[in-house]
Amino acid sequence: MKTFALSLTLLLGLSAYAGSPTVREIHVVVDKGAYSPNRIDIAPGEAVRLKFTRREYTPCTKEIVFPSLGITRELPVGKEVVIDVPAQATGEVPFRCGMNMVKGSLVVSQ
Ligand SMILES: [Cu+2]
Repeated sequence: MKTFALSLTLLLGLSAYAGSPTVREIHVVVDKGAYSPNRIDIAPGEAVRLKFTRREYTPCTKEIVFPSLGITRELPVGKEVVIDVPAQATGEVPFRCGMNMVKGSLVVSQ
């Protein structure tokens, strides 16, 4: 019975998953004055969920900015911060630290 309940939970979970558009999750680590990865390739029309984890204490990277998306977020050390990036047309979506020193970008191409 326990197994049945578990299977049912899995089945319902899977169908719920299938019913919603898939969003790729990408983990980005902020350490040693850099984003890793600092280049993220995505397809046109693909929405992604970025999960940033800052592992360094230097104040340089405490803020992250996506200028073209109008997004600015604090990155507390050791705490995952989720930034959802809606589907983009071909091009580049840059991101950087609050001082414009540490840089990365989403590269949107076929
Ligand atoms: Cu900085």
